Amino acid sequence: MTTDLLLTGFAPFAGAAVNESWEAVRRAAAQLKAQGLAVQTLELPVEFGRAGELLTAAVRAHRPSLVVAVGLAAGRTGISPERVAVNVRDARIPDNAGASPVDEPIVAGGPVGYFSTLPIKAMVAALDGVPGSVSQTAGTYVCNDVFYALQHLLATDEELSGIRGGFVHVPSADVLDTAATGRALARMVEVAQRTEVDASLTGGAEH
Ligand code: PCA
Repeated sequence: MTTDLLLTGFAPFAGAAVNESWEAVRRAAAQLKAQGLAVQTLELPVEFGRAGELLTAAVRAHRPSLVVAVGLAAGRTGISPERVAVNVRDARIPDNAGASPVDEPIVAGGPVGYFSTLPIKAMVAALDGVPGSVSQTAGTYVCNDVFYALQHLLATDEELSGIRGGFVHVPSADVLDTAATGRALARMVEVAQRTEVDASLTGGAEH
């Protein structure tokens, strides 16, 4: 059976009991399966390096047409597809294995960054009133680590050419309840699946 979608979320971290990204992925996957899509899901550990390795193995095993990795951004007020992954690890807090890399590359000698190959503007448009916007940085913690590993894999492994991928951060449940996040995520993923060329919509930011 061919897989249309691979969706990943993260395990809890920083002392929390749940990680809303995994809750949202489970809900979105159930909805997308009910709509007839072949969906695989994977919960990734919050560990530099290892999370990306597990995602890589899953991409190779399933060969989905689309990969959407999802993580929690507790401080954000909406759902945010990420524009770019950067080649750096700089941990503010230790990961779940106790690692705290500072200013280390993810891939030594790799490009500074990779753009998402998901239609991030069209995905924001699909939010349909739920708060959210394009994010210009996925941070320098494990979410960015996984995002960079994914984009590097898809950009460099010819056997995987044509697979599109990217990253979406979701807010905590106090900002948006998990059921609403799951429904919005399902809409975004569905739009990403059928949108090859992104919509040209304003989504920049100045600081
Ligand atoms: N959020 C963290 C890592 C795991 C998660 O869900 C991050 O934004 O890097």
